[in-house]
Amino acid sequence: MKNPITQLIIAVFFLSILNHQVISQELPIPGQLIITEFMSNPSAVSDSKGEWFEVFNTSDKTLLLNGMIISDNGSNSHTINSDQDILIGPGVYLIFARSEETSENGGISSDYIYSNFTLGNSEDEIVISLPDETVIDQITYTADWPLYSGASCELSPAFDFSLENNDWQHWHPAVDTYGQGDLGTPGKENSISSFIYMLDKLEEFEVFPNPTTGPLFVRIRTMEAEEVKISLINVLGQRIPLFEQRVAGSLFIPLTLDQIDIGIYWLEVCTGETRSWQKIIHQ
Ligand SMILES: [Ca+2]
Ligand SMILES: [Ca+2]
Ligand SMILES: [Ca+2]
Repeated sequence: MKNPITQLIIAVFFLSILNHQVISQELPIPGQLIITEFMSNPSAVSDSKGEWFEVFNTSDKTLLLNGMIISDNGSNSHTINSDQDILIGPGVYLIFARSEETSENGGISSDYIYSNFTLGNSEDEIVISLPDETVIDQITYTADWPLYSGASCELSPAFDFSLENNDWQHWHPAVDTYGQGDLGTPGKENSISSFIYMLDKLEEFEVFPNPTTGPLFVRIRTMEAEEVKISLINVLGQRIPLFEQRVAGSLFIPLTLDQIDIGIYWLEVCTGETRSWQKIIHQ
């Protein structure tokens, strides 16, 4: 048996090889790090503790974030600064938050805590850039975006990362609940995907705002002329018809749930033989 010193030297040798071979860390280039979700207006906790945003590594590399800058177009600016490497693995989500205390941040598990950076409730920017000011990703949200108190704003999980994410039409209010009751999917795939079962004849199926207090807008696009029926299905499986018309191409349909009881429903769109659903919260 080898003595402990020899064993230690061998261990260190193999660890250093592992380190060099397995972990190659580098700063991202544009397109590799994408803002996928932000909570600008928490309801369960104060904004000063409960704001956060999520980024996703679209690349096949582990990215090193130390030294990068989080800023807006005003005076907010924070340089990522830590004694430890702030790393994000390939296909991994990372949460930047204002507080690491789960009792005060709404119940999220954070990866990095920033300062001097706040998220306006009706408009603001999130700009992530390299120390040389190369912008890696940015969004500028305005009143056009689906911003609601107590719900994060999520990039559609069906989003094609080669496109520009700074467009409100790709964003939705979150549906899933986290921590102390606000809606969002911090650190996880965005919630809309769990509720969209899109079938081949519907090219586009968006419903907003969700949750809603009454008004509901449905945007669909069909590949060919189809008889489209839209219904709500309640938790008992009862179907409430809302709309029926022959449609071809894009259609924007305003609906109202004013006469419908408060609760959780599935919004069903029938096109010809196929059906698609999204979960709707009427509050
Ligand atoms: Ca805020
Ligand atoms: Ca700001
Ligand atoms: Ca998420």
